[in-house]
Amino acid sequence: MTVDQWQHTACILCECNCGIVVQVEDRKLAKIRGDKEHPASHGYTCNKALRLDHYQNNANRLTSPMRRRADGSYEAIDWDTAVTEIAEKFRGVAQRHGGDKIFYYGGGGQGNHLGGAYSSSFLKSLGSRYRSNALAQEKTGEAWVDAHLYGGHTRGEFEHAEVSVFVGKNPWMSQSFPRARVVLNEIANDPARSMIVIDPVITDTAKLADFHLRVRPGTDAWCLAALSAVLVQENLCDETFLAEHVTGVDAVRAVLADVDVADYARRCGVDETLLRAAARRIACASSAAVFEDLGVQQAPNSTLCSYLDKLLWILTGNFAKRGGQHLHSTFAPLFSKSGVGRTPVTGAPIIAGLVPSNVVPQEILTDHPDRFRAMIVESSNPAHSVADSAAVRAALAELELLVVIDVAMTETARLAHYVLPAASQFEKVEATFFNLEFPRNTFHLRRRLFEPLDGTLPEPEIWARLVRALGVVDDSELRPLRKAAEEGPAAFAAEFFTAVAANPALTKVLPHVLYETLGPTLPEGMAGAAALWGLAQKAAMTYPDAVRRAGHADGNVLFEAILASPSGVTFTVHEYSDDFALIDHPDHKIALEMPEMLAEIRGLRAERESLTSAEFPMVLSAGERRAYTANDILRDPAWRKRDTNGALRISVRDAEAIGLGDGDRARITTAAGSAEATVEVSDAMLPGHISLPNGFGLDYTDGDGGTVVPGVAPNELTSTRWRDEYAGTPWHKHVPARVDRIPGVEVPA
Ligand SMILES: Nc1nc2c(c(=O)[nH]1)N[C@H]1C(S)=C(S)[C@@H](COP(=O)(O)OP(=O)(O)OC[C@H]3O[C@@H](n4cnc5c(=O)[nH]c(N)nc54)[C@H](O)[C@@H]3O)O[C@H]1N2
Ligand SMILES: Nc1nc2c(c(=O)[nH]1)N[C@H]1C(S)=C(S)[C@@H](COP(=O)(O)OP(=O)(O)OC[C@H]3O[C@@H](n4cnc5c(=O)[nH]c(N)nc54)[C@H](O)[C@@H]3O)O[C@H]1N2
Ligand code: SF4
Ligand SMILES: [Mo]
Repeated sequence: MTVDQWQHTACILCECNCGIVVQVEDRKLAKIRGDKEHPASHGYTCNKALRLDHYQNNANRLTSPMRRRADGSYEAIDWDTAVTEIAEKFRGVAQRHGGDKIFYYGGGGQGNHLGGAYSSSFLKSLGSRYRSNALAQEKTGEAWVDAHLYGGHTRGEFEHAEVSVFVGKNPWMSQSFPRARVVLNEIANDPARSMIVIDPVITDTAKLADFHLRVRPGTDAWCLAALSAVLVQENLCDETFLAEHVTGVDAVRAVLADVDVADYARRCGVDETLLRAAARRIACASSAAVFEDLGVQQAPNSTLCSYLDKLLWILTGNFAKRGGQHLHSTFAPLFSKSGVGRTPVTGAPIIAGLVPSNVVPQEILTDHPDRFRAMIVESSNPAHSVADSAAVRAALAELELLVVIDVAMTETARLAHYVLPAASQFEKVEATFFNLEFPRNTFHLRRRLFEPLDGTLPEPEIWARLVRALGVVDDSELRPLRKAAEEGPAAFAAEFFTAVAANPALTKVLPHVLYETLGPTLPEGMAGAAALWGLAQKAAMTYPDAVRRAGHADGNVLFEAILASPSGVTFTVHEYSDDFALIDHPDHKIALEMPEMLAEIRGLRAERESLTSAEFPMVLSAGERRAYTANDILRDPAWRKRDTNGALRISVRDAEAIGLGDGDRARITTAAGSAEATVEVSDAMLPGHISLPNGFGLDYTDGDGGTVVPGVAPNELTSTRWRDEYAGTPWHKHVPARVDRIPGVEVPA
């Protein structure tokens, strides 16, 4: 490879997956730039993409399958041994306890979902049914509300919205929609457009806002209920839209008519005049879009807040129009519409097919006969990312069998019986299913830049080997499909549908079948893309007109376009009216009345006790997104240019009261644990509110064997007990805490 050749790939550090072009030099990402040809990001990146080589090249990459010895240490073993033993042991668990005692966690991070797509073949073959991932500690409350209202996920079209509303969301730092900083600047610089931010912190986004509703932490429900109450009480709803496209409005109106706006404004700490002005601004806009994120999804009343957020754009008719809120196509749904109803031990609700992350320890640490006995973790680090790390560690240690697939020896991997080393996301064909935009939705299949690091394998190959070891598919069943694949896509499609109709058992292991038959005919290094063939067929069947409008005559053409487009493809182009067709109810109307949520709104009238106490007087937001945080993806601390210790941010008033100055060390204590952090006194913080970043407290062993653990692991301080009543999502942003000066450290004069 010549040094100065630019190759296309994507950043893997957040769900935007901005297209980038890179020059590689000796297995290094030597130069990185935004990819102007990428159909969603158009050349945009944030500061983080430039640091990606710290992911690709660092001393903590795994290079061999590892097996735990009796004394807890690990020995390197070869792949054949690992695959044979793991398949055999899972089969043993399934025989002894039933396959449904095998639990699957993860399946993809911010940049890699192809591996997870193949996992189902192995899991279903064993009879495994229960799964979860990080979405079950953030998005399941919203998914539950979405399922009821219209049966799909929505996205705001911020690029064109006259009014953009961000609720517990700081897109300047956390991004999440295409070209976030460019769009935020455009909104801020256009006097005809407005931004409303609901956040207790003066974030970089809030600084650009026209209306900053600076709620007290955890009081969003009152703020949001008051906003929708203003819409109803001041007759600001879009009655034409509601009459034509929404059912159950009267019940909602009746509840909101009773809200005491002045009282609710007082209770959330927002000036009533400002709150009313914000509601009026949404109502008079030609378009408005809303983004809610962790500030409400991981705080008290989170599912209720999700419902109230939706009211803002539904009551004002901001749907199915430019700059509004949209249901969108999906290439592969992140949320399943089916799934078992409740978890086997605690009976927690399973939403979108996902067991709440919070109940995982309780589903294991019990002598209940239906407890999970074995687990596979793929591309996730629950021992660090799920609430109450001590409980998660104890639970994982109880399992008969734990297998982790990761690129690094993570906190979770260190509890595993086997660790399987994955090729990095630049060493295999990869993609994500974060395809959430409307009217133009994109999908990006990234080609590999390097051969897999010695000793590692791409996940599709790992899963194929595991399925082969189970011996569930006979090679004779695959032969006709292999032959058809060699003849070309049309022949393959015909043979495929015949084979599946004749042999329904194949549907259980479809991704595996595609990998084994179509995979070998794909271009060098791209076998892992085989499962996309099935997804492309499905997309073309589900959205025939939108796929055709995007230039793809059918599923095969779409699949070919995906393979041939190194910067990604637009796979659907919708018309605004399609939003109605995408509503999943038979009448294609939004079903606004949710009795549980209306009862919750009524319940807001009662005074609530604060969660803080004399012992824990402050609210800790554990896991803030900052300029140099990226979940647990980057372990090498050298990737950070600033905030290298992950400072504890604290208000000026609290810092004075406790006697803390910038750079001092402080002790943070919660009911779950205690940690030390470096202090940053910040006028962005409200008194009584402190914050710690996410992605810290990961250990890193450098080339010389020295280990460092910068910052605080947030979930040493969180608890699984404080969780949403409906979705079980944790209140990471609202952890009662206390802060003490560490004795012996001088207070600056
Ligand atoms: N830089 C960076 N970007 C990321 C990530 C990353 O690790 N680093 N991770 C990605 C992932 S996985 C996700 S899910 C997203 C999350 O993206 P965000 O949800 O935007 O990120 P957070 O910083 O966790 O929380 C958002 C805001 O909630 C506010 N908040 C705290 N308490 C409350 C409250 O009671 N009410 C309200 N209204 N707000 C409150 C915080 O002040 C913060 O500004 O970011 C993605 N992008
Ligand atoms: N206290 C607190 N906890 C939180 C949050 C918070 O705000 N506060 N945020 C929550 C949220 S929103 C999220 S999304 C979760 C994220 O938490 P997790 O689900 O644990 O996901 P990541 O942190 O993204 O971890 C990704 C893992 O994938 C590995 N990896 C990277 N590339 C590959 C690959 O190609 N193959 C494989 N097999 N592995 C790979 C990395 O080494 C890492 O171990 O954290 C949650 N936890
Ligand atoms: S971290 Fe930045 S560059 Fe990377 S995908 Fe997200 S927004 Fe794009
Ligand atoms: Mo997330």
